[in-house]
Amino acid sequence: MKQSISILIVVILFVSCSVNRPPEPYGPLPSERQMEWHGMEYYMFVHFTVNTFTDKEWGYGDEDPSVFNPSELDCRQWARVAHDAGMKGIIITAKHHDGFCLWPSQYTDHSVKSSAWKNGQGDVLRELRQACNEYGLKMGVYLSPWDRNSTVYATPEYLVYYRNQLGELLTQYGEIFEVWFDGANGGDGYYGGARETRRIDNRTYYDWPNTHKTVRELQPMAVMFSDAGPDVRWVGNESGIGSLTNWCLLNKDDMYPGGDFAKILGAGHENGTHWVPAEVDVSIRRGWFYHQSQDSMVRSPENLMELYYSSVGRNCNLLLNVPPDRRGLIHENDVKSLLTFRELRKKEFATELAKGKAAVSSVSRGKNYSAGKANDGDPETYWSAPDEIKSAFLKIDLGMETEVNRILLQEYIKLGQRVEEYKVEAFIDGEWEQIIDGTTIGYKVIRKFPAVKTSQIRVTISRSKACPAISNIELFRAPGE
Ligand code: FUL
Repeated sequence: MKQSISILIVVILFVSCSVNRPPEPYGPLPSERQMEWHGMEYYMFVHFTVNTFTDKEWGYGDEDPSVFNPSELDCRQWARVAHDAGMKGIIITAKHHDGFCLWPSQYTDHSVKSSAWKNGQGDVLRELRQACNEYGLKMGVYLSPWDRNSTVYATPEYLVYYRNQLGELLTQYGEIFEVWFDGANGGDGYYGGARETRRIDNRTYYDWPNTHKTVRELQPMAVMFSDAGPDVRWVGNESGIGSLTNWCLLNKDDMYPGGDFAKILGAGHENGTHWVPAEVDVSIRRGWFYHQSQDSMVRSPENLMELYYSSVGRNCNLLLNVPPDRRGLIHENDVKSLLTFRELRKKEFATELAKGKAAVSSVSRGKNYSAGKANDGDPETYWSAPDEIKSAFLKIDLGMETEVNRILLQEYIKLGQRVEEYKVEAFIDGEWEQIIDGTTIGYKVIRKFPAVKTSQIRVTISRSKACPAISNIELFRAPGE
């Protein structure tokens, strides 16, 4: 008898210890810098260079630097607009394909120092840094690998030039949160007067691993973006559409910037080798640079809201391009749209209905991982199931009949991206009715559905690579249907 009691105690202790320890991480995990990046969610892209003044999208590289002459350049206005629009940072085209540098690089004269602006004494990067500091924004840089101005482009010497410039940007302008490596390489250009077509092999020419090393050394917290990461990947289109199935995972070592990968970049690789989440880059206007002819074609606040759902709502970050005009200001039409979108967003997510409501689950791994951890408003706590359980549900009791039409779900991604399939049901007239289903969750999904009146919501994780870990469930009643 005594012996069986002690065996029982050992078993109980074992079970309670094992259910109260956190789940093992599964698969590739986000780095600290990537975790910071996920939290950025929505930030501004600024395309600004000689093209703004020549009315082009891709400068040939033979532009006279004197054409760059904004009459009222005010980076503080950009930062104020970004801040008021609810954005968390600004990424600027320090150098686009035409090779003109917005900062006075010591490695070329093809820059602001040869322009009429401020008699060649100006530095857009410095002004932007100060403005970002003032408005509490992070700053990132785009340095085009393709340079249609450089005499040495397509020779090994260009890599030295490119890395020197990167060095300037990463040492002289404070903390950089993201470095943007574009994949475009069109071929023809000015190239110091040669006016010819130069082709390079995207796979080998840029020797990316060594450039990445430089960035890591100079700015350890900066994420690097390109078609193939290493930290953040392109979503595969420029129309603002994230994939409904979106793995933060990628076989990045089989890929390179400028390769033909657009089709797979939206979904990523379900069993990818590395954590490389997707970023949606899209412009508020048709072009990336300012063109007066597009003043009446600025995306409406409602359209921006759609973009928000198809990017942030689909486990992507949203990098929204807002190109300054020839004055060096964000145009009034763009400002209006951005600020109205901000108001719409506030209304859309005005009242969160799930927080602190009674929650139960089909299973849990113990009190530290109980259902209530998914709606306690704390991103560091999460509901989870015992190791072997890969399908389970969680129910939130709203306490009374309540109208809802939006749900926000988040996985505790520090343990990896695990969920493969889920569904959401509402308890209506005594029965469970499915309102949406989906595949991946990841950092965040926000889903819309026609308003239902219900007292209970049930989220079922139907398939998961390992026991699910859900850190957040939020419910809203947005205006409209
Ligand atoms: C593309 C570039 O060619 C466009 O000009 C723009 O900079 C966009 C964000 O990336 O590849």
